[in-house]
Amino acid sequence: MEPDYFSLRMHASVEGAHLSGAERLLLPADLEGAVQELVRRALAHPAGQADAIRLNIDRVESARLSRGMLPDLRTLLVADVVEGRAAVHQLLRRTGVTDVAIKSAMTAMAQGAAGAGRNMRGAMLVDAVSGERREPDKERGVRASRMDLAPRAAELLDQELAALGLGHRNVREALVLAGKVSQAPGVVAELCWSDDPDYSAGYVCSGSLGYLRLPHLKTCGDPHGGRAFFITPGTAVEPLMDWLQACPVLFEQIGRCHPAIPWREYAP
Ligand code: WAQ
Ligand code: MG
Repeated sequence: MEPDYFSLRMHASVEGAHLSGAERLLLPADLEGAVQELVRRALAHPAGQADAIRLNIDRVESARLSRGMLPDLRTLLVADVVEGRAAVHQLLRRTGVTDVAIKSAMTAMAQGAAGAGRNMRGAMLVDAVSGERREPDKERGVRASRMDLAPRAAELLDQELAALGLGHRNVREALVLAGKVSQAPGVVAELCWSDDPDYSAGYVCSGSLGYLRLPHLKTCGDPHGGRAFFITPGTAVEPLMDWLQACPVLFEQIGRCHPAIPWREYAP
């Protein structure tokens, strides 16, 4: 019988503002090393050093794990932020998200969606038609957690990503998060770009598009980033938040990892 897993969640902050977070699902033997890695990360973040680091460790029975497959990944090359954000717009429209919803999410993310120029710790829930923000806590947002790669799938994915020159851990972690979010009941699509000032890439992900990376969704040095989960109008928010936070998803299979192509040549 497979042993139980542990959910490990880390959240680091500076003067109460979100700095860095991470979530893993691990076998007991891998827990200690992962804790060390996440503490180190919180202390060496490019945006500053954490003054508070919270770790939560909870056992997850292996029988409760839902086992899934990651989305396919592709990089769409764009020249700059202007082209990147225009591409995002077109891609999200294909998933049924309206112009007004896309604009409201992107404006919030570009300014710091928690208000007062601050980044959220979690994601916005954005009505895919009206653009209205539905998350109850507009400063914190909704965090997806309890998702990870099974050890064998992690090895395979690392090989594939390294071969494409995508060895940065942000790619792997974002792909896993997006894989869980795109399976969530009521989620139409996701938009993300990093809050790390020196990481300009972001992505759009949906069940139909897969995970589409765009190398420039913000300019280097810009500290603002965030996530928007676009949801079908009428989606009950509480059960969705519960599912995103609490339902454990372990990816045992990876999707296809395609080489980069120019955005203009993308024809799904
Ligand atoms: N659940 C919901 N929202 C989250 C979570 C989570 N578990 N973790 C982070 N966020 C939100 C939060 O608002 C952060 O400020 C924002 O997302 C960005 O988080 O293919 O590095 O960890 O090259 O900075 C995407 C591109 C990188 C990867 C994303 O996000 C690629 C990244 P970060
Ligand atoms: Mg970050």
